[in-house]
Amino acid sequence: MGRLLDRINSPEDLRRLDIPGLAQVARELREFMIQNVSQTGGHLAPSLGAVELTLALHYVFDTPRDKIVWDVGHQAYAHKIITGRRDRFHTLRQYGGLSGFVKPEESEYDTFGVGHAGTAISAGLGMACARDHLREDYKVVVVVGDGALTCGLSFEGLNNAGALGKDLVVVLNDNEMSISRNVGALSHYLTDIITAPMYNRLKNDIWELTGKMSHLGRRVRSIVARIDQGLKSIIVPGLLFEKLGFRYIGPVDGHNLSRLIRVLTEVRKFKGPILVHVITKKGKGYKYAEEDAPRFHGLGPFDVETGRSKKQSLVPTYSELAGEVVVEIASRNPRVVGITAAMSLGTGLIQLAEAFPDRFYDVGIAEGHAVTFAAGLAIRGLRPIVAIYSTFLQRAYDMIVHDVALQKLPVVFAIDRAGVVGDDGPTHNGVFDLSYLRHIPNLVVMAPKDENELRDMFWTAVSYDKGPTAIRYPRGAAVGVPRKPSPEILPIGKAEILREGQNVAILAIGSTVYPALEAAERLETRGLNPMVVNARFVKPLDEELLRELAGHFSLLVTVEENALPGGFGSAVAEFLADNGYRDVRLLRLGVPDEFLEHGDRGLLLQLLGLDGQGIAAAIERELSFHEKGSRFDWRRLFGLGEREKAEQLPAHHGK
Ligand SMILES: Cc1ncc(C[n+]2csc(CCOP(=O)(O)OP(=O)(O)O)c2C)c(N)n1
Repeated sequence: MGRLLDRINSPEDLRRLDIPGLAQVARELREFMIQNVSQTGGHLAPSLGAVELTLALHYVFDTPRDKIVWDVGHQAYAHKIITGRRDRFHTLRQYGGLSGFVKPEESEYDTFGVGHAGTAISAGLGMACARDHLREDYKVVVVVGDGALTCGLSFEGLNNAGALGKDLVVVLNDNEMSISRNVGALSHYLTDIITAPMYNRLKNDIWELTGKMSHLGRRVRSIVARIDQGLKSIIVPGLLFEKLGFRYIGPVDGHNLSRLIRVLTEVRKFKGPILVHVITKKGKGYKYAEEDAPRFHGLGPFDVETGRSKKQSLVPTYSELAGEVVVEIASRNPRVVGITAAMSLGTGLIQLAEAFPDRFYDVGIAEGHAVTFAAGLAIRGLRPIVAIYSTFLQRAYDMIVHDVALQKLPVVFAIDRAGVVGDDGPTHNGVFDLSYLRHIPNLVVMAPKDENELRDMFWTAVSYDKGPTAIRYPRGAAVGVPRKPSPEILPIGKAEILREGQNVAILAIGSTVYPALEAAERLETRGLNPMVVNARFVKPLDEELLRELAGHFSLLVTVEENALPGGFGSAVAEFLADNGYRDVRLLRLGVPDEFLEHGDRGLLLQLLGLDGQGIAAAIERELSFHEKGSRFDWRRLFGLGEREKAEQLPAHHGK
């Protein structure tokens, strides 16, 4: 007999099964996910933990008419597989393949696009209100993890939902884990509920007993209901959700299919806001994922038998190096503290947590709070380093402006995963930070070209006391250059000339510096001799150097792993326009004004033309375009014997 899973092409097929049949599908789903994700990489542990919950939700609710709204969407692999995407599941996170998150363009079962945490309650409440406005009839079921519940946004949603009183089911998928162990008072509160089942058992027993007392039952039940409130406040610590206007149901074993189905069937009949507290185990059903849920939260391809990752780079990642230098600085400067918003592993700040546990703060998935918290630390004399991914720091824009920059507080922003992240796709690309930081007064914005400069920049940032600083660096392995023995404090706002040249100057920032050097070498073989500048700073710009370049070069080329609107190239364009350099041509290379699809980071950079070959080709195209337009003949300028006529280089900068 073949797999039962192969016959599940939509939730309709599930609804024909009995509980043993569903349990078999759950087993097959796990096996299928493990095999596939071992090839593609992905968010395995969250999805393994949500298998029974997913089956029960689609079994009980009438999807796609009823709307399941996933938070983050990284736990939804089972959802994808049973909603008609099984045959394409092997393309997960690959260019042109299935997204790693929930995405409405992919399926009618994907009700809301996600990737960032904490959005589901607000979005689900919006849907519930739209339903009522339009007099439609369906259920909205939000699935939110205990980690995502630490987001302020989740609480804003709960607060509003409780007051509006709409029909809304919030399923709290509580595995006591964020990526690492969940943190904060709320997680203690949830643990208390799980570990204090006495109240729930007591309540159920009384309820059943009074239900059996036919004639007196009703009156006794209403008295019990009143006592219940008092009892609860004694035995249940809090009553948080009920006080917020939700009916609280739980805790329910999230791996017990028949129990889940029974509870959800009841819940489906209820009106008003309901919170169902479901307890699951992250990584459920795969030994290695259960044992090491943080690593299996999201990982690259791995060996199923051993659980070991397949790709092991010899060059450390920027995140690991950042963690290393933060510890190095913290060991010399007792005022330095580190802050992460639930990403201690991803940002490398785990190293600080291990070396100086009392100088490390994991504030939960609360990026805005992390920044204002850092402002508070800084204003009272500490030197906080806030390590947050570029995409998640978008959440904290106002806090950077209002709480940090306006007050010139010396907070260091360590902006990880800046640029194209690749497999996680458009929700996770960090291509906007140069644009959303560059216009903030008092902020210094820099990007290192390699591991040595990363270290220099952290030291530079901590030594700078006039205001905040931001260092942005990409995902993945650093360049692999030999390490310098000691760091150097860089002059603020000074670029570095890496290669001298004539007529064309390439100004690159951060991760694009080495590709720019490669482009220059390629162009040399074509008879060109471009200058290459490592800009280092996007704010302040090296205006002195720009003036010289604008006076000597006919073509300036900027290269950045950031959106073109508002980025580094825009800064140079503004400088040229504002200073009357009307004759200097500027070619801006970067990420176009559109959301990028998911896929391998290297492939995407190549498609964007941000690798050495692409940069060289763009410069050649630009020059030949102008040649055809007969405004500029680079062959005449750079070609046979004419080179010596070209202008001399400006003086050295940066060092
Ligand atoms: C705003 C934001 N910050 C950080 C992240 C990174 N992130 C993805 S999942 C996750 C943990 C979520 O925990 P939980 O909601 O409990 O789901 P679980 O993975 O435990 O199933 C984090 C921190 C994110 N997606 N969005």
